[in-house]
Amino acid sequence: SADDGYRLWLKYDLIKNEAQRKQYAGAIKTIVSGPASPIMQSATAELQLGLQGLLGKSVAIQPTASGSAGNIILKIDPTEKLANDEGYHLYKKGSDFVIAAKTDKGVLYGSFAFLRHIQTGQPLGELAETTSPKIQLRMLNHWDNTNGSIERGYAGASLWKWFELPENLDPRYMDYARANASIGINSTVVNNVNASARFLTPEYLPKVQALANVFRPYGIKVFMSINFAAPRILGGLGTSDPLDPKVRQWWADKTKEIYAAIPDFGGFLVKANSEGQPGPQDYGRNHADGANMLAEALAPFGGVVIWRAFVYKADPNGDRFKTAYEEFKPLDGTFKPNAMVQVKNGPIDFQPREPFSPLFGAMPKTPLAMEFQITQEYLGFSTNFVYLAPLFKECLDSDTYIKGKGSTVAKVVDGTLHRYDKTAMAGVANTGSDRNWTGHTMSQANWYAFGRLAWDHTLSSEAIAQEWTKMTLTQEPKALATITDLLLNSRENYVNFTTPLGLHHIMGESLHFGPQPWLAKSARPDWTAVYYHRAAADGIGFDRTKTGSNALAQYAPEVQAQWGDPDTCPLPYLLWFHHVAWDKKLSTGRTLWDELCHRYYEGTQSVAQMQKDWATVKPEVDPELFADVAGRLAAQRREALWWRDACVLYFQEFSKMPIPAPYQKPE
Ligand code: GCW
Repeated sequence: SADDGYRLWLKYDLIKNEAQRKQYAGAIKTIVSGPASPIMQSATAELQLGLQGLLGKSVAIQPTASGSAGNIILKIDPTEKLANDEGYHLYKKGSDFVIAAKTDKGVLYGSFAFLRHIQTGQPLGELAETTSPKIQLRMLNHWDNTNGSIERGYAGASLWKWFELPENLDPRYMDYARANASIGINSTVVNNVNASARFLTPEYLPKVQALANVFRPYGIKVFMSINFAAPRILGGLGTSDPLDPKVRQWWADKTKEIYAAIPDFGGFLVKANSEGQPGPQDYGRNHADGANMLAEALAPFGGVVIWRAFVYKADPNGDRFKTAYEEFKPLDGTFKPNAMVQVKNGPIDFQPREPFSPLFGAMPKTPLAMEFQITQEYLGFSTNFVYLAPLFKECLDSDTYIKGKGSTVAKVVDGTLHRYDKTAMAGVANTGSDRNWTGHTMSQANWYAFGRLAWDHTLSSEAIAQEWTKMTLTQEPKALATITDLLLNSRENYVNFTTPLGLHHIMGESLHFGPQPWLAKSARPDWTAVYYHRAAADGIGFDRTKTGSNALAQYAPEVQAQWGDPDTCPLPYLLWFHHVAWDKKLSTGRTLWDELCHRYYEGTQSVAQMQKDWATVKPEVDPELFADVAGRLAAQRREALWWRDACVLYFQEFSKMPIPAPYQKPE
């Protein structure tokens, strides 16, 4: 069957293995609906839809069990032993199957998990799963604009058809909600952090309200990004000073107006005093002054303000790496209880590889939210096959050592390390109006992996890759193994042919696509490439030790020890922290120059290997989908060559060393 990718991992195609299908079909007779609510309704409808497709049999929804076998019993039980309200407990009871949770939301997640159990071909006799999300707010951040464009979106236009809203509700909004609910995502920020104030007007609020109404039965709360200067722009106040009583009143009134339309509104996301956006510093105030004003407006309604820490200054002699820590750490303890600070995974900006941001662990009194980027701004847009779970995991599993060994970033973000009472993980969405949602089909795996990791960061990249592949592409063992390997290696391959050994921010200006290591002049020094790689006759890399910017001092002593010595610093982070001589011998036995070339060439070669491996799965995946991924891999191969040649030839101007012999023969 031709597959346009629209159904994502919720395909619910008839199970091919007939014996297996008959086994499931024989064991399942009815769905017992439990107490009525819109969320319960979503759960039963999804079960019915899924089972119809998978088993080819219509399963009735009934208020009570008929007989004592084959009932799927949906049960809200506040006494279930679960860590929180959103968890679920799947088990067998005699010949019935129970989906139990403390709340209807838990039952909804449990219903998707029950379907996943069948979708991934597991025996029903082994149904036993108890899990609760480790993070409270599992959110997507859409960078969508009023005109339907998306900042850094590579899968078409915005999903939100603002001009048709609120009257016309594209059925796709519901499918979006289903997809998110199926992986536990429970909140969404519908508009860009570079926020138009227009979203707060009576023109746009009903549109956002209409979306919220569609998402609510799937347990998804809506948040909005706000423009900090809205009181001046919309309210005609002449100022947006957060300490001005008129400004505070304006936000209190506006917030009340929002909650009148959306009673379960989640709150505000704010980009302030960052890349030209307005903010409290425009009035000599600090980030906490700004956040606390909004927190106060939201508090009566139970909303939260999420204030982003993505800030930096255009200082040619400074180190952009250090700015967020310098601006935010001193404010720890001054934020209101319903304020959070959202920190990008790394200190610069969503590069293919970054060390974890030193803010994680540095603000014990302020709940820090993780911000990952699912959209591939710096990872090849939608021509490149890059599975991001390993990138997310690398950050989450990093040890901050703030409270001794084992103080991982994950434990900061899930609140266990500092006992945060609020926790959040955000992913900048990669969705758009393309029929398959994400442009590159394989990028669907990144949306999926983000949701699964926000639920449980202890899941492995491999387990998630297998789950997704089984649900989305194939269960044939050999193809499954091949695709899982392709997914797992794809990010390292990408790093190798673009920014190996800790190089960063050497991509094309403003577009952020392709190589431009020679970029030396831009509107700001810290937007150039030479600011970061510092290639010169004596070597390459940014010295962030004591002899350089000393950004390393923002980490715990154990981390400083791990990264501070160029002889022992792990190679993936080497040029993040050290300026290294071209002829320095590395642990691989090669000189720095040879190693750099080795990685650019092998990285590029690995894309050719990806093409070969993908070719072997052809008989097992949908022909249209196969061809689309094959075509994108061919484009990726061309782009890898471009990166390799641009970077190697540019850096060679400084190293003045020959390309190692194995790589001198023409391709
Ligand atoms: O990565 C950079 C992007 C900007 C983005 C900014 C941010 C929304 O290039 O497009 O703006 O980060 O995260 O605020």
